[in-house]
Amino acid sequence: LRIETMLRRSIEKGEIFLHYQPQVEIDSGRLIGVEALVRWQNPELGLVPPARFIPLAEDTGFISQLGEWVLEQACTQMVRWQEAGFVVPKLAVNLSVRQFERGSIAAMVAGVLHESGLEPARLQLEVTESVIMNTGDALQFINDLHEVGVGLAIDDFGTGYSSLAYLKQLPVQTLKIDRSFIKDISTDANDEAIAVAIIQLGKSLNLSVIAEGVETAEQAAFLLRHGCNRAQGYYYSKPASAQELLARWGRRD
Ligand code: G
Ligand code: G
Ligand code: NA
Ligand code: MN
Repeated sequence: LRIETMLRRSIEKGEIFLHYQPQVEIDSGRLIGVEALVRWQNPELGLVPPARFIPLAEDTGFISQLGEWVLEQACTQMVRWQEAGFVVPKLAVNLSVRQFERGSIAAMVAGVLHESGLEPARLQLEVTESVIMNTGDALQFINDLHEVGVGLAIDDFGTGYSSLAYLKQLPVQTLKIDRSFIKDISTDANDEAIAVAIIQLGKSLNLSVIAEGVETAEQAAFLLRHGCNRAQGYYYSKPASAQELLARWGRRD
């Protein structure tokens, strides 16, 4: 219960911040985007992993405030990088299922884009398959977001229960191959088959596919060989602060 109170005060206390993880084009090494990942540094608890506080934020309803704060920070950061001469093509931000239950998600997103000045097309929202399959009006919410002009990615793809027929109806642009399939991609025949199947599915449905959790050159080479030219993972960079990102990726030509 105490951690709940601490979490509720975390934003005003300045304990919440964002890290950004690069998304890279495998063959060129070019930066194609970043994913914003929320962090909570509490004086007593230390660095609390999102896997621990996101579920808590969802259960307590704090997620709607937290989610909006994350989106504002990340969109504003995109504009700041740009002002510093560093154009990050795309920003990916995670949405939780509870944010969909709030109803006016599209209005919130449109408002934040307007305030920050970030073009809608440069924002991509990530939702998991379970959000899509378990949210009553998911199709409506997602169509509303599409009308705002933002992109949509399905996160952790392959771990949930997406109906492929449903996938075809949704205005989704990107599938993110879950990192559990990437880990043993060149040694486990099942993982290899699943990853290749997702890449093929993306091709057939005209969706872009990005692999998560790429940690080695071998994994990247495997993906490229099988037609997936986008990756995110420790091989390229761990999630890092906005300043670190600018320093490492901002002055390359
Ligand atoms: O680095 P990593 O530990 O950041 O992330 C762990 C989990 O937390 C991932 O499943 C990720 O999608 C989730 N997560 C990270 N940032 C956010 C966020 O801003 N909002 C939501 N809803 N989930 C997030
Ligand atoms: O669930 P989601 O995909 O949004 O979560 C991203 C999570 O994956 C974050 O916790 C991030 O720190 C983590 N992550 C990113 N790259 C790698 C990687 O190469 N290996 C591992 N094990 N985790 C990663
Ligand atoms: Na994500
Ligand atoms: Mn993921």
